[in-house]
Amino acid sequence: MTTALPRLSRSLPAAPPAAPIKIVHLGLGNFHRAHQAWYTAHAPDASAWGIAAFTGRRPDAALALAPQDGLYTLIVKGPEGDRLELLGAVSAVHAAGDHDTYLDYLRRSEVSLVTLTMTEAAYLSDGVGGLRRTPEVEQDLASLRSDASAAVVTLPARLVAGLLARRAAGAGPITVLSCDNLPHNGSATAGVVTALAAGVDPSLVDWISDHVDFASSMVDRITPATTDGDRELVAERCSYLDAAPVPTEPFSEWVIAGSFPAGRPQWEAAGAQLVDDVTPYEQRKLWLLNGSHSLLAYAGSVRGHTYIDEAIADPVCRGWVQALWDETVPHLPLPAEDLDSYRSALLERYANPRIRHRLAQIAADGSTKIAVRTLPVLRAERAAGRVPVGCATAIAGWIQHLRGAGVPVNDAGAEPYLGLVSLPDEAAVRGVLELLDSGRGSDDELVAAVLSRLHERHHS
Ligand code: CS2
Repeated sequence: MTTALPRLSRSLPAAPPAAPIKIVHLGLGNFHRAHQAWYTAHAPDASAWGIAAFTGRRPDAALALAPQDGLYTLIVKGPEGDRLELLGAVSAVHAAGDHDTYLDYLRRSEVSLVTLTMTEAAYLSDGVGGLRRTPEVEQDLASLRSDASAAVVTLPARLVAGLLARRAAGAGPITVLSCDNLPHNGSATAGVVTALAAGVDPSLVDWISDHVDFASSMVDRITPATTDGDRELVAERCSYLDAAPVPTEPFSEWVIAGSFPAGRPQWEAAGAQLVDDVTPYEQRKLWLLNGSHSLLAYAGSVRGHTYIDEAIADPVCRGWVQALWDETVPHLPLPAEDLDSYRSALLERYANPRIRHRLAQIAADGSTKIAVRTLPVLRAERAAGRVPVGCATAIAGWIQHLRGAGVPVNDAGAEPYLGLVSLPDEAAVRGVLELLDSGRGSDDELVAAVLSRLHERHHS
């Protein structure tokens, strides 16, 4: 006879107690739980720093985690086997719509940080320090003008609403720390928040500049989606059932720059690096890791692959990745040996057969990702007079993907590109390049390189 296992909760003997809430997190996905929540749980002062986490785009994490009191199992999948760890840094779990609770946290002076993993697209950044005025942004702006505690949906408006509540409560300074793969994520956050604040209440802009530290960070840990196999593994190995375990890789890196006027956990004691400027780390990671991820997500899925480990084992895809990295490294201000070892480590991480990282997951939001991962290298190479074939391959793969090859398109920003890719090849390539980067559509050498990749792939 088998004994039914209890559901994970704080009343189980193995569970750590919930720490008092001093961090509000927006974007309760697997990545947050494998990364910032892991560092927070491993800080020596973890018992003083609980996280109240709100969902981002998908409510499922709150539904699974609330009955477990925020607890979950991290499954670290090394090439040699799994290491399971029960993590308890998330003290409270809320759905994004629980706006009144969110505002209430921001009114408490002991809440010192708002951390973000909302995905690149959620920032609605225009890429040059401002905010894209989408219909949802206009709607949120109108709501906040008439009622500071009105429900809002966009990330910039959620932040502005929280800061309005904090100012009204006199709760003092706070840090907003972005943990998304956006270049200069701290100043990008400051840009969208300030632009929206100016439209709601110009006096808030000054209050923000005096009280809000927009910290930046480079985050890295490959964290795929949870599978039924992960849930079964926990049931086999632990004395409880977990509806939301998180599979992740052994590697983890977090590089942070900020002034933290209201304090922060001692993340550096858990392995995070505190620096003055994250730019070189951020560029290395965005261009080498995320850039090659996007290349594989598009061009690799068009070749019939489903997972990163499969794609990187294909010599053709591996050759494309090496070409992309060769054209990227001259633009990174880091020692050659560091970059070589970073590349070798990436190849090992990608080849880990126990991390089943779906290309479909990485392919999402291509219009935002290509602009921050591929375009900077493409521009730098063209400025140096070279034709970057790795970047051209990524763009050709993306065009194929938008045309329906490989994995399905999941990108709210794809609309204008979808019209362009239905044109004949040359017009499609020129149109896509032009929309990505004004003037680029008449760069004949680059257009020829993308076209040649596009045609090559028809025959592969
Ligand atoms: C991936 C990232 O989904 C994606 O776009 O490139 O989530 C990547 O796995 C992480 O940034 C790794 O740290």
